[in-house]
Amino acid sequence: IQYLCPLKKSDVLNFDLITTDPSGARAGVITTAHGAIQTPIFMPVGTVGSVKAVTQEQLRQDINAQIILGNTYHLYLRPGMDVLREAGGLHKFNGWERPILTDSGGYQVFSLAANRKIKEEGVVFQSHIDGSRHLFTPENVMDIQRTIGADIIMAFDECPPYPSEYRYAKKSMELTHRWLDRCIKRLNETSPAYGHEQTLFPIVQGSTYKDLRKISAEAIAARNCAGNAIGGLSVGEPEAEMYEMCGLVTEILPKEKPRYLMGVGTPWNILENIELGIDMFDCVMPTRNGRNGMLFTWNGVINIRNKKWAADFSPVDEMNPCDASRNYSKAYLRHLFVAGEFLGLTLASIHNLCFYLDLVKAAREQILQGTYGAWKQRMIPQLKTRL
Ligand code: PRF
Repeated sequence: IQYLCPLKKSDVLNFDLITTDPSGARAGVITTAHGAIQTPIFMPVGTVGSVKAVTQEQLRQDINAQIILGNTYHLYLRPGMDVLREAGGLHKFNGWERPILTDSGGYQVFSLAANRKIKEEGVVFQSHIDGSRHLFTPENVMDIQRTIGADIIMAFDECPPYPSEYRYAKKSMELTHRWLDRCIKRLNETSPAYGHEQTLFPIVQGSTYKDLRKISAEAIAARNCAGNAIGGLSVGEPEAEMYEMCGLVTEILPKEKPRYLMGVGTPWNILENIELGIDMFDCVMPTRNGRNGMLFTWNGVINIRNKKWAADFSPVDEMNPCDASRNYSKAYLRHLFVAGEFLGLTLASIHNLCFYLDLVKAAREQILQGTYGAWKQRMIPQLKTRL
């Protein structure tokens, strides 16, 4: 280990682990400069600083999102760092006053950029917007995240594809660890741009190899950051493998710090991983699949475009605590989708996000009562039902 995270106390967020349920699921509170987050939590994805099709007011009032995500890659390309600096950071720019987390761009560079070349120094890539060439390094990605001003910022990592050969996965993990030391060093040499604290979460990698996952979890834990993340999962591997890797890593990561499983997942993935000791999740699924007409409910999954809903005038989901779910019918929402109306995208996105937030809230209540394990077992078959 070259560098410990962080050297400055002002960069640390607080995590109170309230309780651990007999099943292993945890309930806690994360405190940031922009307010508190009750865990376990789901974080809506706002790639370019906007959760697609949803207003900030709807996020606050209807969905009650406690924290949203932004992406370094997208915000760096558009609107660019000059605008974000002049705005005074993303919170001021998009009017979201609660906590924000930014992903480092590592994952997006690998999945989006047209051409990319990974070197020790960093990644050279071509923008998916105009083909222009750019270089991301651990150092400039930390500087970019300082300028965006998120409360939680992610280390620059490489997420290897699934499947990856052992040799490649090992080399990639080692590179991620070296990049982490450079991220920590850079953060310790710089200060937050807008005064409020910014906390680095390092990322465990290691593909689907148990020994690599253990090595990576130990390396990440040893850096002593205030929170930790698990990457490289939910990239096409069987679900059983994701759970196995996640369980192995959470046994090693420190209990007293929040754990974030990146890019996961379905409602049942979230419940299973909560039991494995995960506190934070993000995924494009509620918004992206919502815009395609897939709705998640406590009773199962609906494809709202299906003809069977054409004359079903019952609410989209009366169990969901938001207006979009209770005061619009399935038939009407189907009509909006079939007619290609923008309102359909908004209502489906609000419904799904509201459901995901309700899911983790219900999980938290069960954890606080110590009844999480049996509850989860009952819920999963219900959530997976195709309606
Ligand atoms: N790394 C980063 N972001 C991510 C991932 C990762 O491995 C994933 C993988 N599921 C989603 N988002 N930096």
